[in-house]
Amino acid sequence: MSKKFELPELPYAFDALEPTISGEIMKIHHDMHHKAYVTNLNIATEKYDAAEKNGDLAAMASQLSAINFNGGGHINHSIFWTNLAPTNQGGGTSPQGELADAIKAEFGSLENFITRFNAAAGPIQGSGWGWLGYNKTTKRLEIAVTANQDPLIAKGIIPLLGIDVWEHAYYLQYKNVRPDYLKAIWNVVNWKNVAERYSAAKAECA
Ligand code: MN3
Repeated sequence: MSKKFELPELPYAFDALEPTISGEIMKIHHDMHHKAYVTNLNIATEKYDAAEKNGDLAAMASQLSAINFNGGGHINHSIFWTNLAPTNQGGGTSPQGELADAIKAEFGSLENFITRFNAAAGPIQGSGWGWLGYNKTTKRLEIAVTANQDPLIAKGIIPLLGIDVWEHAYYLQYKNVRPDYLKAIWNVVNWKNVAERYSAAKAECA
């Protein structure tokens, strides 16, 4: 039996990212959306385990889509919460150290990076995520997008910073204006967390 997956606690209060992201959005996003991914992931993995025990390949295969969707949702949101921080806990500052150097080398400047990131994530059709990742093959930073809840690692890119552009992430506050949400989100990006992920990714691929 595989272990049960659990909803991680937010590392700050629901309203701690205001005014950039409202407490109402954060509470619904975490307590309802992320929780549902975890619940449905556990249901799907249980069914998968039971099917595997019976050697029922067709039943195993029928769970893979649910595991990818809900498992991806669990992975992505677990990263997202830690990628953000209230301004009094370092949110919205600039990247430091080797991450700052790498962003400058790859994109010219932080401003250029943000412009290019928002230009990639803004037009995603339907639901998905914008990412800054570390490409395991090229060993360079890369901007990427994924659809639905697909995990970035499936593309061979280690996620460093993920921005949820599903409407549930911003609609109650920004309505249909995703570009405004993408413009504001940088006020609460936790660059310290992104830098830690960058160092770990480099070490993993060294
Ligand atoms: Mn979401």
